[in-house]
Amino acid sequence: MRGGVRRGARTLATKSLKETLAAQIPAKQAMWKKMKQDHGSKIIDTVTLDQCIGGARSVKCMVWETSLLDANEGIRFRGYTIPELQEKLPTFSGNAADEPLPEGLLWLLLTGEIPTYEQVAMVTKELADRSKLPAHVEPLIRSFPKEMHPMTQLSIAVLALQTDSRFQQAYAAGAPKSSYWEHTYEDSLNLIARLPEVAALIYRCKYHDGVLGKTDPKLDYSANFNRMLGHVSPSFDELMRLYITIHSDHEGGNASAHATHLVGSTLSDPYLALSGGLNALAGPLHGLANQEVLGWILDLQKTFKARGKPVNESTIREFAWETLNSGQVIPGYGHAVLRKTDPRYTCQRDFALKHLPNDELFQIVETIYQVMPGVLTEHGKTKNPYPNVDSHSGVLLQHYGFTEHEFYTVLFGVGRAFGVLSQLFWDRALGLPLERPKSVTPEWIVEFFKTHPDGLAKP
Ligand code: HAX
Repeated sequence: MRGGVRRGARTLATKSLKETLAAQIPAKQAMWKKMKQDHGSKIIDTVTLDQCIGGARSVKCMVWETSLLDANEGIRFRGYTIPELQEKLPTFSGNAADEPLPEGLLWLLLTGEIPTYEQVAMVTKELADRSKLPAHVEPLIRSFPKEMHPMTQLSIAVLALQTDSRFQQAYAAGAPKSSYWEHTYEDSLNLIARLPEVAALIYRCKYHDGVLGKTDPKLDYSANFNRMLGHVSPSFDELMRLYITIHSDHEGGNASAHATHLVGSTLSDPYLALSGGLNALAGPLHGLANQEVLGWILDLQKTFKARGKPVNESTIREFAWETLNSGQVIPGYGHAVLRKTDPRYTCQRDFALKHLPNDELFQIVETIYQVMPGVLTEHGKTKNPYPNVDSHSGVLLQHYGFTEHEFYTVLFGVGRAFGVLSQLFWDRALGLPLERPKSVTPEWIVEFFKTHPDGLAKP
């Protein structure tokens, strides 16, 4: 085996992740302080009434260290596009053509630096060392009714882990604000470390015999997650590495990221904050769309089998119009910010072309991709007729025998924790304040336009 996360013992005196972050914090704090001193009172955006009513689309009113979304280019994690991450982050095998390890992404999201193999191996070990669940969590998960949605189970289980919160314990003991980052680090790393077992328990109890597969200390985070879920294919391990990496972060305004940030801004600990973010992810306009997409494709197949017709461009078009005419959205298409095909879709498509080019469901997704932008453009409502991340993930999972599509958003949640908890670390390290935007009543708006019929002048 060449290189990779299993590569040899420590050869250099390498700082741990926590030591690396501790060294970065003073300079970051000074940078933000100077930014506020130099520019704090200057205007960087304005708000129209449409934006005020319309979910604050594109209003710049939050800072986010870990990623930035461009409407046409898509996401950059700490300045790197997805193809750049695939090129630069360490892989399990050491083969550059393989998918990046999420442990390396975590290092990048937290520190802004591309890690070495050795640093990634340290993170893999650190997460494994932190992975033991508090004793009450497993019996709690086992007690959930089978019909409870896996996302509800995940959110409850994350709250149950909170008995271990270092942040909450330190705060109650009177810890100073300058130490909050340290407790947030401990909680965030513990949480990320424990999510795979929590998710796997939910999966094995809800759909199988309740028995977890065995982990292997020589394997990485994603492969061990797969083992616990009951999957042993190295190709599926590659998918899990890619899946967690690309689902981790999408700047700060998306509902799961914003909810985590908002709840955390009250100094709720990372467990309470992440559970809030997961509840947002569980909505069909957000993370639940991955489950909805697969449901839509399976319905499509079933419908046209019953009608004695093949699934092709023409029948997909017909089914899309039936969905739209019944007042529903096409899941997996459209985006609040993006205006082009989501690069998270493109890299999953590339994965499919490499690993499963002849898969029947992949072929259907390909045909949908040919047809749907035209249908949605003709429909004329959506600002973005192209596919988003959720449009592709289900068929990849299905290919590896992961057929329980109600569970897909849980996998998204495991990935999303990497991004939102990395940001939460910086929220506390930088001492970002309680979030509290201003709302107005309809009466306030009416009165405002009586005295300002043309609104406020643009600066
Ligand atoms: N199918 C049908 N209509 C759509 C549509 C779609 N895929 N996408 C948008 N529209 C409609 C909207 O419902 C809206 O209609 P109304 O004016 O009647 O309210 C109109 O087009 C304008 O919407 P928009 O400005 O283009 O999009 P929004 O910012 O309001 O919404 C959504 C963005 C992602 C919620 C939207 O595109 C959607 O509902 N898509 C389908 C669900 C989906 O795939 N969600 C996952 C998004 C990615 C993500 O967060 N993943 O976690």
